[in-house]
Amino acid sequence: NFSLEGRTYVVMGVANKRSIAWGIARSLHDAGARLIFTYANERFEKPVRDLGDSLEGQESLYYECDVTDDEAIKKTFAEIKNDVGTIHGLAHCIAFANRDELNGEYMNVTRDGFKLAHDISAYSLTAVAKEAYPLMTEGGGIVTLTYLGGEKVVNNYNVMGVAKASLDASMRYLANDLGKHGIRVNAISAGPIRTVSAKGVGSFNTILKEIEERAPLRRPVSQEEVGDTAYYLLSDLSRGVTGEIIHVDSGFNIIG
Ligand code: 0WD
Repeated sequence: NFSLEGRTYVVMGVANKRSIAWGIARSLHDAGARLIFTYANERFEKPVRDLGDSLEGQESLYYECDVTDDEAIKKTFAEIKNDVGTIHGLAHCIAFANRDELNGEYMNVTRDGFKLAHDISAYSLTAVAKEAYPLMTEGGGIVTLTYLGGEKVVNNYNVMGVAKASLDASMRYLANDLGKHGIRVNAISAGPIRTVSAKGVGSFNTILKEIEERAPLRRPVSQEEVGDTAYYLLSDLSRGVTGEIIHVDSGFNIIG
């Protein structure tokens, strides 16, 4: 039985209806899960609540959580522990880099830009895992979102690619730390999807066109397709899988 009924999952990083996190939320909801949404600041509270409340059935819960702030992360998970007790998993769908550093040569990245991208896009997974795992008293799953630019050079992805490499390695080390608690940690490497964050990456349209021309499936992937893989990774269907990166990218990563 691979239903998620009776289970609770935290979804971090819904900005709007195009967000990959929203695709994941819908897949988990359709499988019967109860959802907890976190948003970066009050600016996102209403849009996130409106989306979450549009899901029929179980009521969702909402918490503010800026992942650059350790105290905010501690407070969020303390509140979640108090309000719901046990959680069964978490989807981390958060990244940020200065827009002007997602263009041109990687080398032009500043020290501050490098730190910021790594802080929000890579360290945040570890910071969140540290506070979330004690709530996974029945075991659980953690999923993060990565991109091919962390494995290979993708023009203009620059410091975000370097941060994704750090995220991928963090995911593996966390998988090793948390396996003994029955918690699995995996990543989904998504193909390009038009979202607010994607708009910040120079030449995004060219990247999409290349997918249509050269990826084995000759089409881009959708938020729903990423969502269904997250469902697989957060359910018992994947109970033997941890420390893994699954590419949901129409197969583009295998093409030389
Ligand atoms: O093509 C794409 N869209 C791909 C995205 C391909 C492969 C991977 N990804 C990754 C992204 O790098 C990111 O890790 O998927 C994840 C989700 O990104 P998304 O769905 O493309 O983007 P978006 O809808 O913009 O959500 C990212 C959210 C932020 O939205 P804003 O508009 O504020 O940038 O990350 C959140 C925020 O909701 N976020 C934060 N959350 C908490 N604390 C913070 C923060 N400090 N900063 C950003």
